[in-house]
Amino acid sequence: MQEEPALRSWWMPFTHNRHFKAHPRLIERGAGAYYTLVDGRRVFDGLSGLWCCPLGHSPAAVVEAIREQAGILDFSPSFQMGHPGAFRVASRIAELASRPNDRVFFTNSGSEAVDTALKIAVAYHRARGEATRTRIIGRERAYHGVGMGGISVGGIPANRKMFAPLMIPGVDHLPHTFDPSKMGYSRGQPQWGAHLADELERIVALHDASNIAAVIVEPMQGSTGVIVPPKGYLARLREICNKHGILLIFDEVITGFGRLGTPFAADFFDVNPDMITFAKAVNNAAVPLGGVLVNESIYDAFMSGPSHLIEFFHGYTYSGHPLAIAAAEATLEQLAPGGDVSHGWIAKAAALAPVLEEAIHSLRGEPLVADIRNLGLAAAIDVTPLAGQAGMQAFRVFEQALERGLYARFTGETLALAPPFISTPEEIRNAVETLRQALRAAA
Ligand code: PXG
Repeated sequence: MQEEPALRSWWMPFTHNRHFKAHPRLIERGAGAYYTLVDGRRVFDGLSGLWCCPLGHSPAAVVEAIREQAGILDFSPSFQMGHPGAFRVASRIAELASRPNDRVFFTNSGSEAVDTALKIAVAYHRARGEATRTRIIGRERAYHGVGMGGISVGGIPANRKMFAPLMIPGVDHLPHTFDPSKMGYSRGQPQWGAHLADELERIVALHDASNIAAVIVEPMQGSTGVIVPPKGYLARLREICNKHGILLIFDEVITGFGRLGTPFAADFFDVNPDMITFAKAVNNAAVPLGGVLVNESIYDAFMSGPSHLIEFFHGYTYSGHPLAIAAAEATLEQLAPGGDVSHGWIAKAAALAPVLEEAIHSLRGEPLVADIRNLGLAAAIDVTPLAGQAGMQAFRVFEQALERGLYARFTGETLALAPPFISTPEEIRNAVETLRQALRAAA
């Protein structure tokens, strides 16, 4: 395969580097819900970048906020110093989550948010005198980023197997909740599967609750292909965690800030976790930013000892970076103006969700289609694998779609759509029609 020499140096993340560098797909610009490729082709951004640009690309308010901030305060140390914006945005995020007493710890990515939350969980129990509570429970098929903590609690074999000796000890995994024979072609939440939460009781019985710190789950699994939690499943997890004094962490890196049509998935499912990790849409991904919402009683457990001493030995040079914070302030104002979720782009996402549901399920019966799922403004289709070539079929459909002006996500045998909240109903229907043509062409 002949690689283009100019593309040699960048070792690209989660990419087939040799294939890409022989057949590059290069984006030059983004505006609104569209990318323009270097050859001038305009492509609808069917995945909001990587699930992270709900306002589309370069929205004026966000661009202006970053521009202005860069000229006022480019960087501010966050160890033993602070800047007003980070405090304002932290309160605003807590308010949006209807968790006004929560504290917000800023990171630069979802991976860092996850590892931060796991550290807080273990340190919290220790601070309270329950130092044996160290085990963490994740879930099969989970994606929690690529930090050592995140891959340990994550459940995607390819992300784990090469790094087995580096993983944190004391981790168990709940079973994933996807069973196409019980929930094929579900619209929204499947009816079947709440009982799978009871597996947590089995793991607790095995280790004893006194050894378990936390359970971490994506309320809706995004990366692994829009795996929607069965009705009642998350509430059951919450119940079992409460019963045993185990913290529940929702990883909302994808679901946070409106993807399900509510500020957080915790709102959508009406389940209250102890911590929420976020990133991506918090500032429309214009500058890297992530964080953890932490409930007040956890925070309070750290606030002991002499007040001139550091309470939590953790943080990043760029925690609360002024440019990221400026982008967040502008983004949050677009998503929920003045903190009001009933108008703004989160409300628009809620209104678009049924349009995506109708459209995506119309692909049932098209060639290659093996399953279709959706929730909020996210949807996925599974395609039948090409014999002996795992992952090839979805890639072929992806290529056909891109050829026809649609960028979707392919991973394994799944294609995912998560369009920007600023999409029109027409654009969403067109994206699905493009996918239909791509499926027919690939078949
Ligand atoms: N947790 C969850 C639930 C995620 O989805 C991360 C943590 C890690 O975030 P960072 O910012 O460290 O990448 C993620 C990231 C995809 C896709 O196409 C998903 C993610 C990233 C890139 C691609 O499914 N999720």
